[in-house]
Amino acid sequence: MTFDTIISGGTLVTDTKSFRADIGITDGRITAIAETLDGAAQTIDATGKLVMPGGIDSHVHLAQPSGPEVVMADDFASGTLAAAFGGNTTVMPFCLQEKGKGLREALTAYHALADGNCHTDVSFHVIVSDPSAGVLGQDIPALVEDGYTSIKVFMTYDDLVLNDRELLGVMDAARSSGAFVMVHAEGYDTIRFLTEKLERAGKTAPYYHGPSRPVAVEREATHRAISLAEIVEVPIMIVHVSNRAAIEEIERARARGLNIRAETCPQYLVLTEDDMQGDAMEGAKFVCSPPPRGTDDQEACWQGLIDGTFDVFSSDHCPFRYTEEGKLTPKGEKSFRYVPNGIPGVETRLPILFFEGVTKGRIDLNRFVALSSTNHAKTYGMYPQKGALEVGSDADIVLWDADLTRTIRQEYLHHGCDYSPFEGLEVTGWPVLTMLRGQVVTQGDTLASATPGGAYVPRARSPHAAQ
Ligand code: DUC
Ligand code: ZN
Ligand code: ZN
Repeated sequence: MTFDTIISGGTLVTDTKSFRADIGITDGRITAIAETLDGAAQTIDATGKLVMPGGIDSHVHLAQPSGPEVVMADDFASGTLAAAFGGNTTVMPFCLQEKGKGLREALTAYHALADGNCHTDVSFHVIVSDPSAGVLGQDIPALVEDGYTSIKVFMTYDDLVLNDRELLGVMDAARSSGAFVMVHAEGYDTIRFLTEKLERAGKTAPYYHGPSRPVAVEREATHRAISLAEIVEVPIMIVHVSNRAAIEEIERARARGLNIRAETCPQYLVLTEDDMQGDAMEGAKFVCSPPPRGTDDQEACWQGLIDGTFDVFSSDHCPFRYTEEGKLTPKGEKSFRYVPNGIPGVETRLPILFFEGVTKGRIDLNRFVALSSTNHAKTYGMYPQKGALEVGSDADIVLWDADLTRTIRQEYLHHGCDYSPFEGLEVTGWPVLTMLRGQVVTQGDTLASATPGGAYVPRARSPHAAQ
């Protein structure tokens, strides 16, 4: 036999072209692409289907410590299972540094949770919460050498916020070591001020999460992050951008020649601040940060996806159950400020982008592949091993039925969460087979291999990082 597997009869779609071809796979890699191939132990008929690089979700949270009373709803097994059913073959979760500890300790603990338990490949970003001299001077350069080439920093949250001096320190260490910095851009002091004011006025329901972090909070922090990056002369990625004003900051920076990258997420396309209304605590199901905005901001996010302002479209999957160990944490009844921030979405990211983007005619198939897979691989140093249909690339492939209509329902999702914020959304276009390095992981609603076959992916430096 020439190949282990042939995928035959499908339409291949990459970030730049669409064409009819068969794919031959040997030892987990793509070894041939031609109009017709034969000679394989197994042939997968993809007639009538789109054949695309497996989705890469470069922004997910799995098994992340979330405070003493709150538990994240997904561990690596359930989160990557949901990812695979959603058409993804690689996810990038965040490894959180505990204050007072080093980055190596955090990575050792996180690997212990992930290794052997994943249904997709994984690669970690490291959250720097305590930028000590050792972290900046030793840990970050050493980790970049070992393939951990991206860092996330926060401009808000009691346990995570870095002040401007600290942000500059991390950015400078990234500049000299070649790490790529992702920034959560919301201002700590402005959120605290508004939160306290809302609480004094008795405005404590989940709905007030939105007013506690309005657009100006995100816009100001985006501008400040860009200014700090400009001072240090280092490219950065602004993650989970939610609104027009922040997008304009990014566009202005780029027009000045700065290398500022950007990400948005499904919640900023199909949810709004009104979703946080709801009876009693129902609004908590939509509490995430930055919060969903209004329809004009949705339009601006679409424009950014269309015109290239956004490099990547990620889920920001950050799941908490609608129970007392999650969204209904008893303190959350007292104030929105205690409601855990984040919503699930790793399984629904691609169907939402496909339906709202491709089916509705906002973006073409090639842009879909760029936003859902290829640009993630390029941005974070995995291309062309990942995110490509090329001879030599990993055979990470999703077969897509562009005509299959499904309604998003919690009952058939595979995540560990007990609800979906996208419940009831009818979409056309759904992944029907996910293959990881040549092995079928999911087919329709069936898990093809119960043994988690995911591996850790060490990465090269981002092409955007200071070289
Ligand atoms: N930031 C994230 O990236 N995810 C969830 C919550 C948050 O603040
Ligand atoms: Zn964030
Ligand atoms: Zn996140």
